[in-house]
Amino acid sequence: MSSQGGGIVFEDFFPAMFERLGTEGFMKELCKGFSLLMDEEKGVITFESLKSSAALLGLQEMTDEEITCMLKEADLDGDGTLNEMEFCTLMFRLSPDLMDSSKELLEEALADDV
Ligand SMILES: [Ca+2]
Repeated sequence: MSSQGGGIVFEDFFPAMFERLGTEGFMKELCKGFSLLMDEEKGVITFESLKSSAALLGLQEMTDEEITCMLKEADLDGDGTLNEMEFCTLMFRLSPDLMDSSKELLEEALADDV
């Protein structure tokens, strides 16, 4: 198993999902995914909330290491948890094709943050 760096299952999972749903549907799924995965008390995704909810998204095969790696990679402000924007940004970063076709949407989303 090559679990050091890379090797995250999302790379295969999300482009397929994106094709099926289209841009708008995909964005909706992302938001839905975020609320499924987040810790309800904290309003952000933590290691624990991700681990306990991953199966809901069909990601039950993720190992602790992959989860940790994903969190670290996605945690842009370094607080150890993922807010909605960090989560969406991660999803787009994991899918370069998707990034291309949805660049405008992403820029719009990021612009809200500034
Ligand atoms: Ca964060």
